[in-house]
Amino acid sequence: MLKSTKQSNQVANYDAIVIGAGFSGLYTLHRLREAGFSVRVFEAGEGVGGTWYWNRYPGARCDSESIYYNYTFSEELYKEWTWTSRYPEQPEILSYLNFVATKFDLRRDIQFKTRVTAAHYNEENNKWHVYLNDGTSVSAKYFITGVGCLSASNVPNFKGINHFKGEWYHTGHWPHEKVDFKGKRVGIIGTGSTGVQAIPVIAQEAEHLTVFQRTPQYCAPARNHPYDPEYIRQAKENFSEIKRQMRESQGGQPVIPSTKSALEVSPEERKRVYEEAWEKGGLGLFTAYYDVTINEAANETVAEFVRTKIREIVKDPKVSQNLLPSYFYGTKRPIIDTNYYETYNRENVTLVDVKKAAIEEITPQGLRTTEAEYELDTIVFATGYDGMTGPLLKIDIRGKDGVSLKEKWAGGAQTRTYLGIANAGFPNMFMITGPESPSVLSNMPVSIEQHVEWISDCIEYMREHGLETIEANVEAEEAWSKHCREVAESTLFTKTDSWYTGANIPGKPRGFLIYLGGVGAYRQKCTEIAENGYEGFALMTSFKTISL
Ligand code: N01
Repeated sequence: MLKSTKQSNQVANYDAIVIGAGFSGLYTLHRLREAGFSVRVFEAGEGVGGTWYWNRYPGARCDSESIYYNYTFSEELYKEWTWTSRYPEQPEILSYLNFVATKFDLRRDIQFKTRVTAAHYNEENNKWHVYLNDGTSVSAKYFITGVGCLSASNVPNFKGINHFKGEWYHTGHWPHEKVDFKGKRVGIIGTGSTGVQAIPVIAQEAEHLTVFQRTPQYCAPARNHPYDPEYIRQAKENFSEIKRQMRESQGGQPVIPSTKSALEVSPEERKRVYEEAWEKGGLGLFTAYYDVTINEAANETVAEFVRTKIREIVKDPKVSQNLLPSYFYGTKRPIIDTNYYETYNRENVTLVDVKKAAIEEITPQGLRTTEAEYELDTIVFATGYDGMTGPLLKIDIRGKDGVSLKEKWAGGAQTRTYLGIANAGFPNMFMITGPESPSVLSNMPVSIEQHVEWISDCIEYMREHGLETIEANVEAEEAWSKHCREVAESTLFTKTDSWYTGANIPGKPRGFLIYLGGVGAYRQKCTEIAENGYEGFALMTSFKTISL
């Protein structure tokens, strides 16, 4: 159990404590340290990287283009690093983050192999007391979470899992050494972004791969390719413009949004546009027309286009039938793949529909559905995450009056935050890409940088104005949450059960916790709030409270 502050050997006090040494934590450390604050980062892994430290599964790569999936706070850094291909692989992203850590000498303020178990706000001394898994604790005025949105793995509670005689892995906690699939009968559960990346790679090595699919997915080819040095040179030369466009965009990439409806063009023209996007590879189908994710009929045009492609690619009609998705295109993460559908033409791959015949149990020898038993040497769980709130709720975070974040967010069937950055009742705590910010429906580094800069500017403002606490007002929080829900409900996203809505975790309160107004509009809103003296927050000096 937790030690009280008095009992623990409290040795250190900082201006800010940060959890996580991924994209968020690294930049927070750099930015706050440059501004003259003392900062300590705690990281469970043995190295930097966050998501890219843990997700070492075969085929892991990012679906944002490399030249946009990086920091832009330093032009020098942007110009020093050179990506090798269109979609970066996990080892390359991890190398990039290590390069950043070295360049800015970040490791000296990061304590690795240390998990934060609890963080409690103490109203008497206006400090966050942060408890670590080694039994020690530290304190700070500011408590900042950079825990990511997808770091709490979901391993479904299948009966018998502990009796399985083979090896099993969750993709989010992949071993550092290579997992050998040669000559093995492998089963993989899950066909989200992760499963779709891993399946073609594992299939090439395993003796046999059985894919246990609950929901078929819409995928489009990534068409990954090595970068042309001239393309990279131009990107570096146009750094400022690329940065501006990313920051002002909808999704954090320099994509000019379509102003056309999928329904205002002829079927031939639409097909031409979709074919072009398919050939180019990437997420072009998602952005081809502005109403794909808001209008059911427009959505169906893309959905049917992808289904036609699946029927063309997959040779066995029974298998291709089982691969046809039926939910609204794009309302689960649109996936880009390399040979995903093609993999089902391999002799050594079997598709099992676990919606028709549910998984009953993991047996010592493999897995049993309601219809059949499958003998397996290895099981890969590509079953996703308790997203958005999961990583935060794994930590016992308590604000004023000892109220926990868990209690606060469980109160209604909805999580409420102010801007996805702050919580009423939790003074001086900031979340990077927290629930109700654009986060996972944007290019993450862009959203992360925006939050880090907003938070560090805010902390500097506090210092300049001699302020002790900043806390979101309940009314501002309510209004922001309401706005978030209204935007989401005007789309098709809320009509699909997905991890975005919390539907993948049994018993989790449902709620769409991602702000869909776009990163440009969101940035502007956050900036205005700061410029108006942190509107919607209560700011307190040691002498008085100023409510704005
Ligand atoms: O997880 P998911 P993920 N029995 O939740 C199935 C990011 N990401 O790790 O759809 C049987 O999407 C589940 O089925 P269903 C990206 O944001 C990015 O793949 O719930 N099956 C689904 O098929 C992404 O969205 C990149 O019916 C079960 C799968 O497991 C997010 O991470 C790469 C089950 C889980 O899919 C999460 O992706 C990878 C059960 N009990 C990830 N429980 C890139 O940048 C779950 N499933 C490319």
